[in-house]
Amino acid sequence: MSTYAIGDIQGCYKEFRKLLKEINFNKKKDTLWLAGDLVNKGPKSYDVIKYVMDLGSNAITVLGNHDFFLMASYYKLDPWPYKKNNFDDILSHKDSDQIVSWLRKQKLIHLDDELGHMIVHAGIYPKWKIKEMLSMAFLIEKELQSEKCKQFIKTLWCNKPDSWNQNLTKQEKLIFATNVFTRMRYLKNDLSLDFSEKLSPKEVSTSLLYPWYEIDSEIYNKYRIIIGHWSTLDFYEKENLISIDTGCVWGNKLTAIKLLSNKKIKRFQVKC
Ligand SMILES: [Mn+2]
Repeated sequence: MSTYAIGDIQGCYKEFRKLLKEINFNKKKDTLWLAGDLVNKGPKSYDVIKYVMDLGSNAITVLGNHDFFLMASYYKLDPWPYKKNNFDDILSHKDSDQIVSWLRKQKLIHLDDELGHMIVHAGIYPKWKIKEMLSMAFLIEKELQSEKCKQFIKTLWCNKPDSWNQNLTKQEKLIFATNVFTRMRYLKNDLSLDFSEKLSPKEVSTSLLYPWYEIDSEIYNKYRIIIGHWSTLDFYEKENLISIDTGCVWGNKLTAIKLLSNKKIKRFQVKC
């Protein structure tokens, strides 16, 4: 009855199965939290997603930007015509409808009050109260499950609004929150979202950008936040954060952490 979290798999099926073996994952008893970006770039997106789907309620997936990209491509929205995807194995498969309807039922955040951990693909907006974070995740999940899903996904491919305030329209709040949960890395001085910098804070020379997790938040009092998405951070741990995208698809490592009590963890990795 253990709970593990695994970082971005991105179609690296072989490494994913190797890691499950390494942690001795018991499909019937253990629970797997997946940090999102199950698909794209790696060779076997279909195999990864099918395996996770077959785990049923023993796997909890939070959606990443590449998972949204897959849904947008399925709906032929072509949000980034200049970006080549590598998930045609899903799009051309007879199960593609079933896979996208499964993706539409996944979450943006997952929390466990007892363990004191939560997982999200990219991050949380530090100025949100817990209640705001929960309600934004809920509203996005509701849009995905509704008949308006395609229209909702169509609105997402933009960087505005990049600032949060209570006067935003519902649609603007949904766009902002989806970008926070699935794409954010840095905030600017005025706490607006930056979308261009992907390097780690060690490699970034400007002092005008702050990693979002360096900004105080009441959310950290309750949860230690597990994220994927930021492979240049590599494995990175601090009091309020554990970053577990260790760049498997770039030939580095795939990481799992076992969630223990008192916000402690144990780390497992396989080479990719
Ligand atoms: Mn990502």
